[in-house]
This record gives sequence, structure tokens and C-alpha cells, in this order.
Amino acid sequence: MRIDILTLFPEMFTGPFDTSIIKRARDRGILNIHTFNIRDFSQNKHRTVDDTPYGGGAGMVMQAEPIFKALEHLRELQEDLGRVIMMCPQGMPFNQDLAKELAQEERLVLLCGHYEGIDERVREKLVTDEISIGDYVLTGGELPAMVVVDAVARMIPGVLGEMASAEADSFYNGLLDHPHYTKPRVYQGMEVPEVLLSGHHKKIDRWRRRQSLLRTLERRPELLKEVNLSAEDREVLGAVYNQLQEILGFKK
Ligand code: 4GN
Repeated sequence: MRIDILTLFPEMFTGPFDTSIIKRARDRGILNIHTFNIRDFSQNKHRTVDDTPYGGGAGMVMQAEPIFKALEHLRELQEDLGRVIMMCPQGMPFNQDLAKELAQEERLVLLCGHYEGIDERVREKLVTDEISIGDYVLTGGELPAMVVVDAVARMIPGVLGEMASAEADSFYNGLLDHPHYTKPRVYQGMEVPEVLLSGHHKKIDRWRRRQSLLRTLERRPELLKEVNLSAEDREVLGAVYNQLQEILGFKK
């Protein structure tokens, strides 16, 4: 996958994209990330990219022209831009499903804004998707773009090693992840659950699934509505519900 990022601060991306799994994916050629400084596409001698808002008000607005020019440049490199994604608080909430969907694309363009906003004509003419990583405002779209790239990249086959499987993660199956343990078996008196030492893979799978279900029920019950629950899953949750009813005296 090729990802082009338009930003006023390309240097922000060096650390996160030159480290660990993203670096390895880039080195292997699975992931091809390029950053472009929007300022390089300013047409005036002061290299400005922003101006005061029409209608008045505080702060500055990013001008349309440098962004149009930057995308024209990208189009020269490869005619079909694919999806042009703007990071903004008004966008579609980002989640694992959207990360999986974007991981299918051959090419993505991410646009990172700054200041009070971006001239609306950019959105009108160039942007195909607007994405928000959560209900809060940041000083720029760079951190959200890094979040999206990271989440998308690890859904591309071959990016995670064989050892680390995305299918085992929180949210991959719509549930929260189960607890994890590694050596030593006892740490500060705290023991690893017996079942994980048993070598009984079927039992271990069942225990993990149960932990996932209970954690999701406890912390994010709304997620359960969207999950495909097996008959066994329903039994686990139903048993919890029955126990609670008994404890509360609603039954028997
Ligand atoms: C995205 C961008 C938050 C998000 C942003 C988010 C930069 N803040 N929740 N800030 O995904 C006005 C123009 C604010 C760019 C934008």
C-alpha cells in the first residue's frame, strides 16, 4: 500500500514511522509512506499557507490553493489518487472495521489540517472521506493521521509477524481482548491462572473467550450488540445473568 500524507509538519512523522513494526513494513516494501510539506506548494514568495477567515473571527484558516497544488502533484505521480482522507473532528468515527476496510486499498492520501480549519472548498472538491479518531480537538491532524496509518498498516497481510496475529486482538472479533500472562508463573505472589499452564488448548480457548465476553459485558456492553455470538457465548453470558438474578433475589 502507498500512503501519501500532506502536512505542514512532516518531521512529526519520522519517529513513529521509523520505529518497530511500521519501520519493518516499510523496509520490506509492504508499506510505502511519503510525506509532503504543504508549504512547498505555496505559490507566494513568503510561502504562506493560511489567511484570516472571511466573516471574521479568531485564528487562521488553511488556504485551498497549496492543498490543491499538492494534490495535483500527487496526481502527476499516479493518476488515480484513491481515497483522499481528511482528519477532522467532524469526520466519521474511526474504528477497527474502518481500519480493516482501508487496509484493502492500494493507495491512500491523508490530509492533515492545522489552525482553525481548512478552506471548505478543499473538502468540497478533493476530500472523499473525513475521519475522526475521537470526540476531542487536537492542534493538528498529524497525530490522528499517525493513528489511522498505524491501525490500517497492521491489518495489511504480512505487516504483523506470524507470531503476532491481528485476529487475536481486542476489537478484531468485536470483543475486548482477554488477559495475557508471561513468565514468571508467580510474580509478587500473583499467580498465572492454572488453565493457561494446562496445555489443554481447547480449555484455554474457552477460558479466553469467556474472559473476552465478561470483560466486554463489564466494560463495553454496547459492543455485544454488534457481535456474532455463538450458542456457547450465549450460554456463558446467560449463566452470568442467571447468577446475578439469583444473588439479587429475582429468582427462586
Ligand atoms: C482531527 C483533527 C482532532 C481530530 C484535529 C480528530 C485539526 N483534531 N478527533 N485537529 O480526529 C481544525 C482544522 C482542527 C484541522 C483540525
